Amino acid sequence: MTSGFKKKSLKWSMSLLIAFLLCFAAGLSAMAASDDLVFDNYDRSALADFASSNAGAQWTGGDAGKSATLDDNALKLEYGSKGWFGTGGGIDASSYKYLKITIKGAAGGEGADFDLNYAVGETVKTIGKNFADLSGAAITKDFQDIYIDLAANEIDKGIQALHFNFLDGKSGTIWIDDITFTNSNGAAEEEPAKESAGADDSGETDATTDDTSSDNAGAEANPKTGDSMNLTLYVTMAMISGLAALAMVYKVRKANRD
Ligand SMILES: [Ca+2]
Repeated sequence: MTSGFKKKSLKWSMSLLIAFLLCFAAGLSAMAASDDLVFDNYDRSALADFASSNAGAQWTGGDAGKSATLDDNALKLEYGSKGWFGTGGGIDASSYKYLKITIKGAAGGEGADFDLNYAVGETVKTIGKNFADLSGAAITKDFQDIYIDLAANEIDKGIQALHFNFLDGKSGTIWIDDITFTNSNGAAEEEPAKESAGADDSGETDATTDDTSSDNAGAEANPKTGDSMNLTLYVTMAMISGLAALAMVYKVRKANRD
């Protein structure tokens, strides 16, 4: 029967379309996931075991003044006086705008205790600013993503290594959960969420301007995710609904056949 055939081919077209959309969504998701360049995430049990963590870094060095260890998938740097910690690898960061460092400190404010220098090949370059002045954001006792604008700080695009140089007479402890090169500074997406989450009924217009803004600009919530995470969420939702649609089509076809 022709009408039956038409129905059948329509269902087949729908299935094909949905399958195509699923493939597209999966591809998009993979692209979003690989967009950033992970320099090091310290997701391993031995500092020098780079192969297990998918990191761009391939060596570490220095004494950090006291010690450099791994602590719960983060790099823990204890510094007691002068000291340094360096890490590098054969990376190409030339297409990225920001260096994102997910960092916290034992006391907060550790960004004034060290400089962040870098190397292009074997040549170490001095930026001449302490860590806090590279971004304007202060290290706090909670992990936060701190974004360093590479161009604004005149950091060479050929950057292949980072050096944390601890200043004479300073002591403290910092943890670095992740170092990534990225093109998104995570700012645009977070603002609305922060406003609505922090707003309450009493005087929401004036009360929020003063107390937390300067130090904690990026400290609230956990801005680890950024837009690629949102994209992944949407894609996952699309894939789930696509699968549900496929299951429905299959059911209908089966019911028609029986
Ligand atoms: Ca980590």
